Amino acid sequence: MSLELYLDLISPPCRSVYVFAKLNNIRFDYFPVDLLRGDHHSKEFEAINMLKTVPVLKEGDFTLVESIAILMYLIRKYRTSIYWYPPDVQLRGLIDEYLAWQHEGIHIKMQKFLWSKLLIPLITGQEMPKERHEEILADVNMNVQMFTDHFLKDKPFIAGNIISLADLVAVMELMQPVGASYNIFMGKPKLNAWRQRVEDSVGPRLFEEAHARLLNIKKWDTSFLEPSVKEKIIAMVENMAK
Ligand SMILES: N[C@@H](CCC(=O)N[C@@H](CS)C(=O)NCC(=O)O)C(=O)O
Repeated sequence: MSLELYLDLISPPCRSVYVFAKLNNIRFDYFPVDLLRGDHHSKEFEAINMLKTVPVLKEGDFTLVESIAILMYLIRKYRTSIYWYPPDVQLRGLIDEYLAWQHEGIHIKMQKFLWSKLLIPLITGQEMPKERHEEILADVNMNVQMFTDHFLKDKPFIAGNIISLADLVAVMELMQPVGASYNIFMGKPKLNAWRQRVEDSVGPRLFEEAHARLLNIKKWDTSFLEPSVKEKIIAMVENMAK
């Protein structure tokens, strides 16, 4: 039975799943879902995932959504190298702690930033209100500081001396502002050294391949966007501007 992954590599949870599968030589069929074209609202995709989100894993009639559940499934099913999720309860505790916090503490903040700094102006032709954008940026910086002070501290990686799943998930998220030409690592030597260690562990080629779509999104031509997708995006923008 073949493993199918439905992904858009503009999305950090998708990049985590993609890079993890590649690093661990897990063979999969790749189904690109273009979120910016609204593919996730199609009837075909809704039949796969009624939540209309990516990533999605499918194996026969078994389907999983939520990146962390997918990553854990891959770890257990393919018995990947032990360092991704070591059996030591305290190390595992540190990884779980970050994975539980990051959905709200990092993912949502980074997504809001990418939308407000880059995607909204690209799609609507209008900047977000300056004060709202500054609030979003302040939130990003506050939580990146929390990440550095609480989760990273003075360790090389979140769970100590070796990369784990937590580092992979974290770096994919923290790259999101870079897609909007805001280098969150600049002027933060500890954070930047950690990013470099994670990138070296992943391998620069795979790291670059996984981020190519995000880093090229500035050149995206929005004129072909379907009106129904534009409408949904504008509704989201109005919500974000509040
Ligand atoms: N907590 C979920 C987040 C999934 C998620 O929100 N994915 C985004 C892309 S980063 C998505 O599919 N968004 C489409 C939408 O909400 O319309 C996970 O970790 O997989």
